Amino acid sequence: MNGQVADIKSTAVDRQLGGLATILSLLGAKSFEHEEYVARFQRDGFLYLPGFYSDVEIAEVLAATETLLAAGDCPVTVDSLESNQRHYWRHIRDVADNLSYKFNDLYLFEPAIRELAMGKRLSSILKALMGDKAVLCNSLSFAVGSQQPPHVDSLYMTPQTPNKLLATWIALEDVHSDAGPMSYYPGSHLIPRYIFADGSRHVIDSEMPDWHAYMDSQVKVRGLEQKTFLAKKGDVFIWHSELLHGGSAIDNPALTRRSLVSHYYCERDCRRLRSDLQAMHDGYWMRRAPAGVPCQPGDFTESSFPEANYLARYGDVAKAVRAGRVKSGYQHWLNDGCAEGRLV
Ligand SMILES: O=C(O)CCC(=O)C(=O)O
Repeated sequence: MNGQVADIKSTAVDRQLGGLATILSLLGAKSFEHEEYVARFQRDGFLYLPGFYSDVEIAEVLAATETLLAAGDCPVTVDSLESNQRHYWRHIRDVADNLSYKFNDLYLFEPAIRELAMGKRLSSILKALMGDKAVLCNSLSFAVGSQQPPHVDSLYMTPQTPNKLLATWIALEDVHSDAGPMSYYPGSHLIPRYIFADGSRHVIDSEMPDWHAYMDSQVKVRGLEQKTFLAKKGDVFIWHSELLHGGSAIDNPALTRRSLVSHYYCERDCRRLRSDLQAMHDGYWMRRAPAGVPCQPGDFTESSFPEANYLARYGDVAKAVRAGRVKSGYQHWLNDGCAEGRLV
């Protein structure tokens, strides 16, 4: 376990507090439950909801995911956990091992995934933590630990309004301590933000060594401790955009660690950006083109080309097709888009 401290004590406390909140909510004291959650979230930078989903709910999602990924016209893109290279899953699945990839944005295609990431109970908790309706805007499905170095999500998904970004981690199976559990530093969300040379909070890769040095020194000065999340199937962990977290090292590569990670912006920011919001329970999910992939002309025929995604991603092409200047997105990609390096 590389000397990390497993979060066993706070897990027990959280289970008791979670149980109390659940009993009070069943008695109709929903606002008490939410106030309690908000207070813990503001203090710790995360909220742990043990046993939030049932085995049946998780099994439905796993089955739906399997069906989606096996479909002939599967629209899903994946990123290699080693090289970060992006592919359409259907182009590589015959030769690829699904343990080596992270599956992008399954929420766009599969209602069962949305029902987990933006379900009735979860959406109302996210709304309380966000102080606005939450908008599900991406999802990442992992079959193994990510082994991502410590980071804060606002570096990469910088919200328009500071702090208005949440993330959830949902355990799709029990996590073994050797499977590279998620790790995090309670209280680290209170570390004053690092500002990059261009004045923004958005990552500049060349400055990341300075960012790491700054965060390490803040962790030391504040006496923050690294914890690991030994989740049980159905547990939910919600974290703040500024919580320092990552995936710890996998000590036993034979172990899987199935999980669903989702991110949420707030309604106000998304409306300002004119995102396409689909109402769902106490929040929304964002309809958008999935992550784009660099492709070669031989990768598609006209019928297998993801026309709708290409037009959604490139407004200028959609306009040209509407005006009759180009026959289709596929034709544009063959004539120009591929050479211009446009993603499919
Ligand atoms: O699941 C993990 O190992 C960490 C995921 C994570 O850090 C993220 O998606 O931001």
